[in-house]
Amino acid sequence: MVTGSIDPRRPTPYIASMAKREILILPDPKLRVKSEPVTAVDASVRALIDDMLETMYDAPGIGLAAIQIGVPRCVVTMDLAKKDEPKAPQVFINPEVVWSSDEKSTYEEGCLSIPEYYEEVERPAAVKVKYMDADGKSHEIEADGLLATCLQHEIDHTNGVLFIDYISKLKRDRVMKKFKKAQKRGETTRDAYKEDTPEHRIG
Ligand code: K1U
Ligand code: ZN
Repeated sequence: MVTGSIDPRRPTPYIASMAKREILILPDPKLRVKSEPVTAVDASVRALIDDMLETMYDAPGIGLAAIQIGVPRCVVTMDLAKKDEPKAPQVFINPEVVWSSDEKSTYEEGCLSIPEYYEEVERPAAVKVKYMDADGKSHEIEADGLLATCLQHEIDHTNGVLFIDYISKLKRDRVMKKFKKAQKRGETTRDAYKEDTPEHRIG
């Protein structure tokens, strides 16, 4: 006999388990796809957020956009807590820059989809971003410092833009050449970049 009823809003534990996903690596063409806005924060979006956080912490990274795991939806996760601080996960759904400062700042950026490559990028020093949280509530924040840099980097991902688009053509061509060569060797996962080999050096 079956008693009680199933609450459709409650995740069934065996379905709701988090999963680490593979992060797409340059030159995967999906990284150039523009993501679709989220219309409702439903169970599929919550499961996506869980997987993104797991993947971001495992990498490790300070941010991740859904398209980096092959999902073209405007969802971003972030955690800017320092090593000795407790975890501080942040979720930005449909994030959009609504104002940016004329003042610029430069930060040496990295990208989980472009392993072991770091370059200085100049961006607006401060931005106002509107977004929805994981409960579907709308917010607007003003950010500067690393938060401003990271938000702009991740919002760029949702529009198919990568930080190498802001560096010189000469440097970008070198990076593209290196990653295309690596792809030909079958190195299509981040694990392939864990070892520093001469093939992975850019120059
Ligand atoms: O979007 C991404 O690819 C994640 C990226 C975010 C980012 C880093 C730096 C400037 C702007 C945006 C990363 O997380 S790269 C890895 C990284 O920065 C890091 C990893 C471990 C500890 C501290 C930083
Ligand atoms: Zn990135």
